[in-house]
Amino acid sequence: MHDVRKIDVMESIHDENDHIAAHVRDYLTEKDIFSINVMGAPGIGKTTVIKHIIAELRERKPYVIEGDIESDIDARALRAIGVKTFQINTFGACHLDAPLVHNAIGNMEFDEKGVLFIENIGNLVCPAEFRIGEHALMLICSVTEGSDKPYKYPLAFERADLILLNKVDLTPHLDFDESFFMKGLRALNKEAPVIKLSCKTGEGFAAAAAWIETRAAAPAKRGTEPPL
Ligand SMILES: Nc1nc2c(ncn2[C@@H]2O[C@H](COP(=O)(O)OP(=O)(O)OP(=O)(O)O)[C@@H](O)[C@H]2O)c(=O)[nH]1
Ligand SMILES: [Mg+2]
Repeated sequence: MHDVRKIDVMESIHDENDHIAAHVRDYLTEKDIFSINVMGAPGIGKTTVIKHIIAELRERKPYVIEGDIESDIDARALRAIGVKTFQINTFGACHLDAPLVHNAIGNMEFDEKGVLFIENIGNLVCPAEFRIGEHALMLICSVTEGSDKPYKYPLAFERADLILLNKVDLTPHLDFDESFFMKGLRALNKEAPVIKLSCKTGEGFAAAAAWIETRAAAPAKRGTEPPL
């Protein structure tokens, strides 16, 4: 009996969240803002990757929402390079949700067509369970975290539209098994492109930015997402 009641509550939380997420996405679509939920473990390189992709954007203005449990370190780093950035602090919660993002975009001014990067809390588990108004989910992995992550954290890999494998400059120093990683990943997600990146050499960023700008220019691909 207790189990049944718990499931009902979770369903209603997700329904409410998805409803607000759809509203956020529609609002951003209307403003010609392509929104990206940036997900990945702590320290995987989310902020550094966002900065490098921004440098490669040709047609769209960058906007960022920074999600952190505490601090505005990443937001300050982005503002220092001239990027409009809004900080969300969750003070304990391990993921962003649609109401938080809804509140953030209400405080932002979108004066040109653009790309909105929403850096989620560093975590591979909870963020994958909540839509936040994104048009695309960009999952960042790294050779430093080991090649078994698709097997252990399937939902994030299943849901991703673009998967970035970061820190490949460090591969010679590690035992990352790329074919094992790709096998696990492709068992979950046959479609998402996988792009190798290095923030040290710049490898892969032109391709990542091109994918984003191409997808942003194809509104048909921004349709309603299936339920989780
Ligand atoms: N060698 C190497 N280091 C990298 C690369 N990308 C990021 N780093 C380093 O990894 C560390 C963490 O990078 P961040 O961009 O702060 O990572 P994050 O995922 O935003 O971290 P949180 O917001 O705290 O979850 C920094 O010291 C970066 O310089 C890379 O491609 N190669
Ligand atoms: Mg960060």
